Amino acid sequence: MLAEFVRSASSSEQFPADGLPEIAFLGRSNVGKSSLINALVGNRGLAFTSSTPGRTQALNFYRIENKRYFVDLPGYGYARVPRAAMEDWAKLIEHYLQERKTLGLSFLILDARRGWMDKDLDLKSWLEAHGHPYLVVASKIDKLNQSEQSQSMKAIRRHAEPLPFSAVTGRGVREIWQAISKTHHI
Ligand SMILES: Nc1nc2c(ncn2[C@@H]2O[C@H](COP(=O)(O)OP(=O)(O)OP(=O)(O)O)[C@@H](O)[C@H]2O)c(=O)[nH]1
Ligand SMILES: [Mg+2]
Repeated sequence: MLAEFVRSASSSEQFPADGLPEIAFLGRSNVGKSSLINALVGNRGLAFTSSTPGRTQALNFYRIENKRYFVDLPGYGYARVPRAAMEDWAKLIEHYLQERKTLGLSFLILDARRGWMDKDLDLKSWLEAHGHPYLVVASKIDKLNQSEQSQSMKAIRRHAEPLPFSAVTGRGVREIWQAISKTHHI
């Protein structure tokens, strides 16, 4: 699959202007947003991943098959980031979500081991209030045994139907692409 890093943007003037539809990858810091992008395009080295939370600090735009962008957003909820920096991020993300006309779909990514945290539920409410279509992904599913997986899925289902995913085993990649292709405006 043709997937190219286009640019890293820390303000809206730097967002691509060619009008291709976009899919945003949202979630807490370290939840696996960049790993999900890499798994979907089949290139482990495309989006920068790290075991140090908070590494993605700008919006990274990847052009996929010259057809759409995947937008890797900075993660939220990492406690060790200074408050001022956190507020800058929140502003940048909110500005992107609110103003971006080409945004067609968002993935809200949860760590399957933790399920919904307050900030995830806030974001979910925000997306709904603003009429933004989104899909929920439960990532790192490989870290749970079978019975933990059922428990986790059940808990997440209280708020939305999750797509289980693992960047390690590749579970969920096909289903997530199917979900993308069913979203007609992207
Ligand atoms: N076992 C397992 N580890 C994963 C999975 N997805 C991501 N990881 C690991 O979790 C860590 C964080 O992954 P990233 O993809 O960098 O997470 P991120 O959400 O982009 O993080 P930030 O950009 O810092 O917000 C890395 O060490 C990954 O290797 C998964 O499905 N299974
Ligand atoms: Mg990242």
